[in-house]
Amino acid sequence: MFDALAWVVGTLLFAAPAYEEIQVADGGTITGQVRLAGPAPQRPPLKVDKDVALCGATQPDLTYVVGPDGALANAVVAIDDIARGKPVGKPEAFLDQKGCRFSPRVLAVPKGTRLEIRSSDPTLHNTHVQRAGKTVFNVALPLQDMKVTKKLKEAGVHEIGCDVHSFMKAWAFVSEHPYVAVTDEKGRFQLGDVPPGTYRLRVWHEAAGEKQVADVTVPAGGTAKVDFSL
Ligand SMILES: [Cu+2]
Repeated sequence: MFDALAWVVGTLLFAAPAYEEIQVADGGTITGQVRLAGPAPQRPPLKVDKDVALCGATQPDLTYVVGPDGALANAVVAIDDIARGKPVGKPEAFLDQKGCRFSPRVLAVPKGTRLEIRSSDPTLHNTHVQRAGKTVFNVALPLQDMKVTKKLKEAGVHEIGCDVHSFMKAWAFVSEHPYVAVTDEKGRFQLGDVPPGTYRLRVWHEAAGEKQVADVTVPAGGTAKVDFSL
């Protein structure tokens, strides 16, 4: 019975091919822009009910950061399924808490990333990271300039909040591989060193969700352009 169960679990674990690191020869680049179709949602400011002297009476709602022509910042673009590609290396990322906001709002990083969490504020912040509704870790940063490093071990969308300030919000999109990027204030993204081939791209946004996929063919040493409109 237990042997059978172990076999089933083992089969499931090995069913998903692990990402294989190779030296990419003649890699190509995928670039593009993510836009929001239609007007940017107007969201009222978030009311601050704690540490008003530091945080202000309100904080802007940064769910949608939209620039000219609908350029959508903080969207994540990732290759959906890539079996082999550039080495992951030793990825690091940083998440600050400054002015009662997480910065950056959205991280797009590969599995295994060491995340340094900092607090630039002279107040208690409590970084609470959840994945699929379950706590991954929960760290208190009671002192200004405090740092804590945690590893993001599993792929998936991680929701980040502060237990002290309910209006504080951030996200970490953790991928199985290093082909993941977050859009800048012009809605632009870039994925480099992609082995030539055809891939499916997926775009994710914290509120718009995973609305779109696109197939793209990356030429050897060249650039493929893909735009998304959510
Ligand atoms: Cu806080």
